Amino acid sequence: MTGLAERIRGGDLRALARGATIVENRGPQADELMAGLFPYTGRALLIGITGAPGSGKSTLVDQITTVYRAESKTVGVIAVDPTSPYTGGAILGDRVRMQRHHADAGVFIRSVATRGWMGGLSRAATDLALLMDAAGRDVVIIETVGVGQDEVEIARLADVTVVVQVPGMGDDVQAIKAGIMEIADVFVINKADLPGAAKLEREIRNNMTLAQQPSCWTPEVVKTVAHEAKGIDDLIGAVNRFREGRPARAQSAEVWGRRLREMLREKLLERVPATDLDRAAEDVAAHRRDPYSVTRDFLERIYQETQ
Ligand SMILES: Nc1nc2c(ncn2[C@@H]2O[C@H](COP(=O)(O)OP(=O)(O)O)[C@@H](O)[C@H]2O)c(=O)[nH]1
Ligand SMILES: [Mg+2]
Repeated sequence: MTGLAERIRGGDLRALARGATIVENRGPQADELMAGLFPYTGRALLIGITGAPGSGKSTLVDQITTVYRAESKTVGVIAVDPTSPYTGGAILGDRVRMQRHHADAGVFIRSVATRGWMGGLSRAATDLALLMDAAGRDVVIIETVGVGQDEVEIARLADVTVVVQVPGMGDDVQAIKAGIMEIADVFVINKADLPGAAKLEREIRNNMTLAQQPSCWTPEVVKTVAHEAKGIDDLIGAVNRFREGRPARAQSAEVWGRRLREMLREKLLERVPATDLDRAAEDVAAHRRDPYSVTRDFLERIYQETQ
């Protein structure tokens, strides 16, 4: 194992920050680092928090962090920042909100911009989570916006997936629109201080009976007022009840099956220069070539280069 990996394992914060940058930049160095650290992963509790922009996810993460810190648990936070037109300045907002934890070495926060990841977003987020896990963080919280397949997938990779809803955003349960109803292990109705919380709870419960819960678990519905720190213990209680007697999903063969497929896809695509791919796409569009032999040729080329 490299010196950097040793320092990360030892809990050195600057080493962890460097490791995070290496992971974000990807490449062979990142693979080598993560391969060395992988044997030391699998300890952390991985919590995914997803919901609409502005639903109070960051405020919840901040409050949850405070509770875990009071129990002397170390925390890692990964904020997946959407570059979608739904929000702006999320990184700045998260910084401001997490300010009170900034001086605390027991809290390590990293924002990941979705920009430039091109589908590798869940890979980046889960690698960061593994990195924090190897660094000895007891709890790793991933905040993602529940919009878009990538973001939903990230939340699905966690040991516990928390879906945040807020009252008064129309008649439809927002989770159904975003297609995240099925992935919730715990529902949070945040901003329960606003009108409509009881109505939203009824809607969620009604829809729950319709949606097939693959895990044979009826998700608990917890009401919170995040900025007033209300309901946070209930939320952590629901997380713990879900986790009780359940194997860690983040380390399951099912999740690794999805991750390995994505890693392989990414590695294969890395071997094909984008310009070649674009040129081939033009050829296919103009019917000069067929896509089947194009694919076969690319694979053959990768195979020959690997020899
Ligand atoms: N009324 C009310 N406002 C809240 C509550 N929780 C968070 N907020 C506010 O909602 C806004 C968005 O919160 P934020 O945590 O950034 O949401 P995110 O985009 O989901 O991360 C902020 O102005 C918070 O202060 C709550 O329970 N009730
Ligand atoms: Mg946020």
